[in-house]
Amino acid sequence: MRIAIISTYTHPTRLARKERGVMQSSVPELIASLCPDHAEVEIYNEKEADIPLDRDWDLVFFSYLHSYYEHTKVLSTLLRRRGVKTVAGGRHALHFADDCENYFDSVVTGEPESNVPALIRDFERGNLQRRYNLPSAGPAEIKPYRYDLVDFRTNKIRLPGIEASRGCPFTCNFCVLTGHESYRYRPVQHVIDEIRFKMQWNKNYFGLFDNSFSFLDNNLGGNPRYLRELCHALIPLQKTWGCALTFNVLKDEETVKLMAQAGCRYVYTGLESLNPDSIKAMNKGQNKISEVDKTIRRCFENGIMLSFGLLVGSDGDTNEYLEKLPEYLSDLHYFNITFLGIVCPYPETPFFRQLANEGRILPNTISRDYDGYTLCHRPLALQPAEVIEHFKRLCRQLGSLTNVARHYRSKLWTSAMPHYKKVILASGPEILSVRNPISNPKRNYIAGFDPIEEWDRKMMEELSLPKTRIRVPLRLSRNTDLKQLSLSYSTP
Ligand code: B12
Ligand code: SF4
Repeated sequence: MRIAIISTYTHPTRLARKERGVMQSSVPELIASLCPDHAEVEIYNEKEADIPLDRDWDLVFFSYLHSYYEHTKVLSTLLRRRGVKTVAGGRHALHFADDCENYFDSVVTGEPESNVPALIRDFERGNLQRRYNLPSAGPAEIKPYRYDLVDFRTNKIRLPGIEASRGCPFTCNFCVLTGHESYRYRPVQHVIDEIRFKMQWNKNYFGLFDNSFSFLDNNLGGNPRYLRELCHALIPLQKTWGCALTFNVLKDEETVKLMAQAGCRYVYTGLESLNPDSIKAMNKGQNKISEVDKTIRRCFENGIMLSFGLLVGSDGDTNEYLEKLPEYLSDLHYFNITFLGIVCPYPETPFFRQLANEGRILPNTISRDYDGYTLCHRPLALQPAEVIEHFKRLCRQLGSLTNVARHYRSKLWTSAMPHYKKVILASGPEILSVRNPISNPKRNYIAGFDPIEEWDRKMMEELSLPKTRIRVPLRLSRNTDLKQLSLSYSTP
């Protein structure tokens, strides 16, 4: 049996581009670890390389985000025409399983560890089911990812990723996890065993990346006690690693020191905004703006590079705040922004419900637009065109060479911890990448005003595939069953 596992991708510019960055989806390696030994397994990541659609596969698993749905439907339909069976899984498939059933032979709505082996067994018996939703025994079931299948020559700077936890204990109103996933974590020893014995390290550039990896967790600090236990266990391994976690964890100096000692050199945190009104609108109370400066300094002084993501277009944003944002940032001497996006009402979030109830979702929004770089709603205090002007200007200002020079100048000598300088230097391209989403001058960044990728458009026409628009015919409340939403997820 020949199995392919494909993580699909479409670039924010809507041009046929790849982005061979450090962070990649690790779902293919994860699903591969659940396939039986007798299967021939191939994994593909479309963010790094094109998918060879003419290969002979019996069963293909797809992993994708909302904005890749139209594209993934095309790939699945082309394969099904050749008799290949296809499977959809992940957060979009979970919430919109009814719609997915139209384009895939089977849909997994539960955790992969319990469902993928059952699905493959049924497939081999010629008894593939339309849905799989077997309960999971929790993250202790996670198997070591099949990093031996990753081709590190395709993306020379990719870091192997590892999961210690899933979910997040916070409830930010725009986050896809809110209301759907509790925080759960693997036994520390499983994580350590996987790091120590199983990972194939990236051997490019004469070992520059040897012994480095990245935690894939949404929030590695969701349980600070667990994080500290993990750090103690990591110290003897002498690896260098990065992770994402929430700002509140970094306020505790002891924890920051312990993380640094355990090899942490990079932390990404969603700062989202320096505007208290926006932070309030996002229900992101764990970000205390007044403590930002001290916390940033603490991280850099201990040898951890702290990088931030910012969002524009939230309900607290005004022209004045967005105009002054670069000034506010330079008051924070050590700031480092590596991601700038437009706040996105992913359909399964409280933010979407609120906007839908208030009639503020832009009328022609389709799945492709839910990418974090397209305005899909009307903000309270700004016109859509104003948001886009600010977004483009901030991308240019923050993703500039001047900003990289400032970053190097202010931080290169802040700490003498091993590998610290290497990480600071390597983050230059990440800062410049803030500009990448705006490198197509034809893009409007407002939902309904940008066509989808040309190849997808042509193929959808040829295969008679509809774009998917989410209709919102009823008032949604906190308790509204999402199945009602999926019923209205339909052809324009
Ligand atoms: C690597 C990464 C990326 C990569 C690759 C994207 C990808 N295809 O996953 C890149 C850089 C492209 C990316 C971009 C963005 N990302 Co991102 N990213 C991640 C990150 C850190 C890790 C993804 C990963 O490999 N996780 C490990 C795997 C094992 O977990 P998983 O992907 O959640 O999948 C689980 C299930 O969904 C399921 N599953 C998934 N696919 C399949 C398929 C099958 C067949 C089955 C059975 C099961 C299954 O199995 C997994 C275990 O339960 C996650 C955080 C996270 N922990 O997930 C955010 C995350 C996915 N990103 C997010 C966001 C917001 C973004 C951005 C908007 C910008 C940003 N803030 O980084 C953009 C644009 C996204 C878009 N176009 O919609 C959000 C959600 C986005 C969404 N649409 O749902 C997440 C959840 C982070 C967060 N908490 O906000 N991201
Ligand atoms: S802290 Fe991050 S992962 Fe957790 S709910 Fe908020 S945005 Fe989502």
